Amino acid sequence: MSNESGGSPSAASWSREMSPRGEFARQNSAFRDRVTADGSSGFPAEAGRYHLYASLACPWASRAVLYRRLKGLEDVIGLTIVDPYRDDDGWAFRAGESQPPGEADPLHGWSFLSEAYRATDPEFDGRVTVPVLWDTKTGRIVNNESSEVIRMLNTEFDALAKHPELDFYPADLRDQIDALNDRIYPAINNGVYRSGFATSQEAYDEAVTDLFAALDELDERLSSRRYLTGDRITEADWRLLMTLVRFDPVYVGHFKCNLRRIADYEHLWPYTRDLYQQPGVAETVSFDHIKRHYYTTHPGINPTRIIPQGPIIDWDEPHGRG
Ligand SMILES: N[C@@H](CCC(=O)N[C@@H](CS)C(=O)NCC(=O)O)C(=O)O
Repeated sequence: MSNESGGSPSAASWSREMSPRGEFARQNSAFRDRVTADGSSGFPAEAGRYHLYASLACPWASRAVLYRRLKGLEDVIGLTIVDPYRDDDGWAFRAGESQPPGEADPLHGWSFLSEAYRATDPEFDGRVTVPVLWDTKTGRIVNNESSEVIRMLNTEFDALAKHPELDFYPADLRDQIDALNDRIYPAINNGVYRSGFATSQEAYDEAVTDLFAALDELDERLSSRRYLTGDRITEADWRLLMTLVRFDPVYVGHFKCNLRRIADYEHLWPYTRDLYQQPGVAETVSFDHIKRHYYTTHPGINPTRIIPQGPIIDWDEPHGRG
């Protein structure tokens, strides 16, 4: 199976996520409490109280890293980046070989992220995933589901944020955003994993066909509007971008998503550069972490763990979609 061998808890949970047909069915996130501006959830938004544990390689964790940057919450919510190389012990707080290096845990001196999970629930036996929004006051994980963490960062800390005016889930576009998320998550965000982790030809063919049907659909959609819902960037765009920036560097080769590159798409490719060139975005994307993670952490897919040198991509080429 893809990345886990031997006795680590996540090896067992991995096998729980593979269907008899060889399909990858992702686990649900376990910790789903909420931080709210008024504290009615029991977790009030306070400066310096919450800490984000994340990987720059992970498309889910990168959603939260991006929102923290765009909303201007760097002085409000701490951030620690794990080593992109993950072995049987799971995500680790160590420098490793990446640029920038992985980071030590500044709060507890932990070696592994699994210690945050054990501190929150000693019985936890699922996969230890990023992102994790940690509460320093109660000493536990508040939430480890990126789609919920970004909603909190989008609004709940506005009294403390440098950019409270930015709202990526505006009321008048919510129905469109939700419908786009419902289409893009299974076919594209998770679709690349369904393709890459499939252990049968049938499961792979199904996943990769869904994936490119959805990408073709979006390319058509972007032929008549700058962003997915029109002229405003929303949550749906940022969630899609996390997959698009990893697509040609990793998913085309490593996950066999190779019917087309994003660079081959007339509208999706300049759209991707348009989002990537927005202020603050590029600094949250590390292609070293991205490639190093995927190519060294899945020995079932890349036994040599060799990290390819290519592809060469000009992310700063003018996008022409203004
Ligand atoms: N639904 C979760 C998914 C998080 C997730 O699966 N993260 C991956 C990294 S891309 C992870 O931490 N995997 C750990 C493992 O597979 O052991 C979210 O969106 O936050």
